[in-house]
Amino acid sequence: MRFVIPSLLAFATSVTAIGNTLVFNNSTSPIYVWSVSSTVGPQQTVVSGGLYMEPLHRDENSGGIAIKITKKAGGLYSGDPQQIFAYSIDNAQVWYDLSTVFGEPFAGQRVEVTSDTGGSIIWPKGSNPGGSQVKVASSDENVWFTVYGAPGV
Ligand SMILES: *[C@@H]1O[C@H](CO)[C@@H](O)[C@H](O)[C@H]1NC(C)=O
Ligand SMILES: CC(=O)N[C@H]1CO[C@H](CO)[C@@H](O)[C@@H]1O
Repeated sequence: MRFVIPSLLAFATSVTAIGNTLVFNNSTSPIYVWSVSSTVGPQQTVVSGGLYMEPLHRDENSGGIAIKITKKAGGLYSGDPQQIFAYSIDNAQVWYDLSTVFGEPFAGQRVEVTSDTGGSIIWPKGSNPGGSQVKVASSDENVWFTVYGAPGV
């Protein structure tokens, strides 16, 4: 067993290498995050400088995952503006996009979705700048959503 286990682990790692999705709060106020698929995950409070992370995954029923973010606690249930960072794994790739509903919670603040080598989505002032907001990366990469405290380029 001593010799078998490391090789099994190496095999499993090479087959299932998968990135994470991370929500980084680089603003000065807390943000509230829910991971929504066919079910709604618990509210995650991400303080200034804090991080929420989940492995990139698929949902058997909804397929894609929507990370919904508000500035107010409970905002998902009270009709507050939501930032939606959605992603969907397609074999070796992960597609992601950025949108809002009920208004733009981070109007006046830079928001972005980035990965190591995939496309970047940048909203310098927290408003949809127009054009395609759908990008793709290899699904073994980490995909980051970041909100800043101020506008940026
Ligand atoms: C956080 O935001 C500040 C500016 O507000 C910037 O200088 C810094 O690089 C950002 N940190 C990260 C990790 O993006
Ligand atoms: C512009 C802004 O609000 N930046 C803040 C981002 O978060 C860091 C860490 O908490 C703060 O130090 C910055 O002031």
